Amino acid sequence: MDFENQRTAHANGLVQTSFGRASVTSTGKAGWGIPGRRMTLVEMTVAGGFGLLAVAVVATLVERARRRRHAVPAGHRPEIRLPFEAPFELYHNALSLCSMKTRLCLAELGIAYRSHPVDLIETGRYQNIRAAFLRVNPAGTVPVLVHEGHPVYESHEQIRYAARVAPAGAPSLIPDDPALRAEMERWIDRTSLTEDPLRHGDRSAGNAVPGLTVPLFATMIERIPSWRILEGLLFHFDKQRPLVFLALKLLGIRRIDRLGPATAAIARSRRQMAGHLDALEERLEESGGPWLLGAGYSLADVGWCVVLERLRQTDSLRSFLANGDRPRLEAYWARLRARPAYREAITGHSHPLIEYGLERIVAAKRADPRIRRCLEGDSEEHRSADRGVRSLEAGARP
Ligand SMILES: N[C@@H](CCC(=O)N[C@@H](CS)C(=O)NCC(=O)O)C(=O)O
Repeated sequence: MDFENQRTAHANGLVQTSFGRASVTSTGKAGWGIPGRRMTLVEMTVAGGFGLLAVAVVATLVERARRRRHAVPAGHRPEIRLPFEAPFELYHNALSLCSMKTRLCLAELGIAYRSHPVDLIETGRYQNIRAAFLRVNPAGTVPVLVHEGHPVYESHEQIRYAARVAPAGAPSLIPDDPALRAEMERWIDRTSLTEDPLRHGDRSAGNAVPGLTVPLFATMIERIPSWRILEGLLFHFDKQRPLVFLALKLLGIRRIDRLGPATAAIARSRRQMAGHLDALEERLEESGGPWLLGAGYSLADVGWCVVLERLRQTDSLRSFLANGDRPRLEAYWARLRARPAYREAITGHSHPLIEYGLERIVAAKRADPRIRRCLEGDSEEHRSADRGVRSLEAGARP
């Protein structure tokens, strides 16, 4: 029912209207709510369509209001109380880089926690933007560590916090020496994902990770029905993310080179990551290993382990290690993977779509040199990648 039409009907002397009933006058003039004739099937369909549309619009607006998000300050928030059953609880996702980091840290510290897996679209659905999760983290991101009912936001803060409050007997992941502690802090920052990855991949390896994950997103999303992305288009706070997933879903890994912004992001992130890995190689030489700070494993190694794991999951590590260019990094990666915490926190939480996605990336690169160039660059450096890293891959299999 349209207010303007009602007014016109009155002005024409065609009398009274009735909400919910449409009719046509005996003079044959059409008018909503004017008695005289029943609606035709077409009119009923149109009216029904508009009715449904109105209901859908209202429902969407109500749902958007329920899902309102806002940024949260990083760190421990003692003033917030969430329901809890165990001293430590973790809301996390199998693929998420930041979730892997906090899981790994908790495993290294031997801290048991109640696990709350939260899906992101790449692992199945947009659980992170639903009202229930937004009550845990109004920012809509994982991971969230909850200690005695109080949340700790942002993974780099979670690992610092967990290392500080770990029960007696847990290994210390923070060195006593102030100089080493400062060094560790620098590396935590350099592996954190804290800024816009499209603009600041040069500042940290963590920021360079999402660009390099694009091919994995493209293959994992193959298995997710398109209508699930719709939820993101309607309710995600950053519309760019579901739009990227939709584009990747439509094009697929085999045509990823046609998606200009994605290929540009991959190339840029690859260059940036190469710079961070060179810095890591230098640091390992300086410290003398086996760990970033020397003899003691620390939070800095936790940060690097998950970045390197993501490079494994996207099949990009082989190109970074081609030609034996970064021998210390290669040995360091082998040591990181040999730790029981890696098995517990990473392999033990793998998702079938991650290994599926990795296989599809490898197959797409083998099948089409254009895709290989798009994902790995066009340089000589990758020639011997398969040869150079085959031994590494064999070692990576748990
Ligand atoms: N700086 C945050 C970043 C958190 C973040 O962006 N998490 C990603 C997964 S790694 C996420 O939840 N994304 C939600 C989405 O893509 O919809 C942290 O370190 O915890």
